[in-house]
Amino acid sequence: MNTIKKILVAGFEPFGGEPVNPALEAIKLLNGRQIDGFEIITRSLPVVKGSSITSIINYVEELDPELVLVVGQSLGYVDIAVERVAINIDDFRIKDNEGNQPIDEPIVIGGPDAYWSTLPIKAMVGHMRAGGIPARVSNTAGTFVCNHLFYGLMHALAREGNKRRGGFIHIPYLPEQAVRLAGQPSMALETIVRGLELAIDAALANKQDIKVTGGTLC
Ligand code: PCA
Repeated sequence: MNTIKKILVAGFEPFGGEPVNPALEAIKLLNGRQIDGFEIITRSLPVVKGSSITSIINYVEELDPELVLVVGQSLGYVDIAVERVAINIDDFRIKDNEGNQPIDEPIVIGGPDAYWSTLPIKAMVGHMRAGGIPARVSNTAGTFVCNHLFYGLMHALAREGNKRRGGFIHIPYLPEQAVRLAGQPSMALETIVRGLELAIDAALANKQDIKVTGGTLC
């Protein structure tokens, strides 16, 4: 019997007219890798209200992972952003991949206003930086499908009693995307993949987060 413990790393499909999503490209390179005795299993997510959440819940049931990390792209980001919080609101500035555009609707009616990531976000940022990868804590995952999925994931994990940890990371565009968009930052795929490995490493090594600031002034 194969008893190796699993980490589920999910990434979003392309959206908004982009031919690729760096999240999907990065996670493809992580599939099957072993880190600290855990095996990384990757899955893709639709950029769609509702079905993105159904997909992640199905993957968690299928794989029974110890830890769940979801990755999405973010235009304009210069570094790898470990998300602190998911909020209970959909306010889509653009349509998702099935044409949905909810405005100011709760993700879960009657659900808590927000869920914190249950990953050690400061330790993950610190470990990436120590490994030479630009990273920071982000205090908002936006109000589009990434926040929607992040909230849905944390709600599902909370309903299981938080027996497994979960969180979300936003990554910059790839150079091949930025080259079409004057003035937008990007990060090489191998840098992103290394950053995700270090982030996972730190998440496994730190059951509790470290006490350093990840805050911002407004
Ligand atoms: N980024 C979008 C949705 C999918 C993705 O990769 C977001 O930040 O909401």
